[in-house]
Amino acid sequence: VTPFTLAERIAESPNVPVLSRNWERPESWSLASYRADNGYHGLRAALDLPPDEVIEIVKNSGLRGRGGAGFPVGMKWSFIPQGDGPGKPHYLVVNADESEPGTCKDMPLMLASPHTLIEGMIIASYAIRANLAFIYVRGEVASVIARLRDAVAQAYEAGLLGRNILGSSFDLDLVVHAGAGAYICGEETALLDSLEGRRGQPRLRPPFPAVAGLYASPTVVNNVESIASVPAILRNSADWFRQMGTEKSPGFTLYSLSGHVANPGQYEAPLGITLRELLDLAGGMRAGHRLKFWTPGGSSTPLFAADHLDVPLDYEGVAEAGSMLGTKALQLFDETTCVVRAVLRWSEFYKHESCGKCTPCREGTYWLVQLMERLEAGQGRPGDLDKLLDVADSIVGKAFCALGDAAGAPITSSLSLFRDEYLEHARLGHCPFDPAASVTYG
Ligand code: L3W
Repeated sequence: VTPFTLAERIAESPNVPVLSRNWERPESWSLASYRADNGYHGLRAALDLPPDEVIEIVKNSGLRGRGGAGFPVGMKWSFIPQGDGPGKPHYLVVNADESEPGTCKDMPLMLASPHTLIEGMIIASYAIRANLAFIYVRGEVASVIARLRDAVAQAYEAGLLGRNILGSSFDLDLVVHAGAGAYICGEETALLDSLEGRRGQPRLRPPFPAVAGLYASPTVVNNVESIASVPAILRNSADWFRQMGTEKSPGFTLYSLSGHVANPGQYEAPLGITLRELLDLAGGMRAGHRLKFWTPGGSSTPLFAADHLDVPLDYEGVAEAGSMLGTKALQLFDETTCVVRAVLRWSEFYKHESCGKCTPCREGTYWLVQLMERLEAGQGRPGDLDKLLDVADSIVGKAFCALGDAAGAPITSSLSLFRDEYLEHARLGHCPFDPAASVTYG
């Protein structure tokens, strides 16, 4: 836990923002604009080093995965077998399938600065000795796909992709692949199945993708923001990165504030900042209202209440307080929101997105929605809250992949923080926030 105030932390981190610092520049997405601010200098530095040293720098930086789990990026790269010889392909796959409710950082990053991602991908591919890399993007985001494809074409034209990159004798081809819009395809092994042309469903792990990933070959799967953070580390050093954030969660990151906040958007800050400090930057909650509950990292992370305002938003701080930093998608809800209804909406999402492969998740998410619908409508029966917890318990830790755990998180956390609000629905026989909208379920 760092004792610094926001002012002190920003004074200690004069380099933030890094990822978003040029987003307001005219045509920030163009190669010319990117190059005007040290663009591709990190790649130049990387190509002058042996691949193992690049991995060592990323390891020393302490960069952790920004897709939700916080796994150390350099360590993941180091799992790729080195020296396994020609004819043994390695792959880099960027997970750009951003679908978590509330999570909205990777799309703006790719729109505003696609070359940051491409530069990071060339560095990562060089480090893990991959000659083919993929960006797997949600199919619905046509504007992002078009922006990426233009940027990739520019990079080929400039000799940054293709054969003999910058005269280094390193070759890399980069493919932008559009998914078809399924949340499960953000799970790394389902993503790989989808990329191989199959229906996206998770694979059993181990083996992890680093051992047997795309086409059963060693594959690194990293989130967009993780890879986009790499060029600055190569340009400036691991120590520079470690000056920001906390000891175990170093560096900068994008916090996405949405919901009942005065100025929603992306707020880049050192890890370890608190919601209270972020709200200072974002103009507070909308006028005349107060914070009631929030997600620290998207809907898959257990809810926090107003008394969690000072939790340091780094991997350890959030975990100690009982949740997960996840994707740092802070969805803020004020006192006008029915927590039971919000949880019902998320439950519907997980039910809809469950891939159906495993029974606990397929059946459990269905039953969560049945129970939540009736509770929200004030039609709950005695024992329903216990039943809800029982169903959640049958999913969490027992499903094939993290989607099941995610479905349980809003249920169990809202019941522990707002049990009275659930009971109030049953006592009144309707939703206390919006009785007119309540319907009766059988
Ligand atoms: C090799 C080992 N590799 C772990 C790798 C593994 C993966 C990474 C993290 O879920 C979470 C989930 C969501 N040898 C390894 C190894 N790895 N051990 O490390 O693995 P893991 O299992 O900790 O997590 P995961 O399956 O990647 C991600 C949460 O993030 N989340 C996600 C939100 C959704 C989005 C989105 O829509 N884009 O990100 C939010 O909280 O619930 O818990 O690469 O292979 N021994």
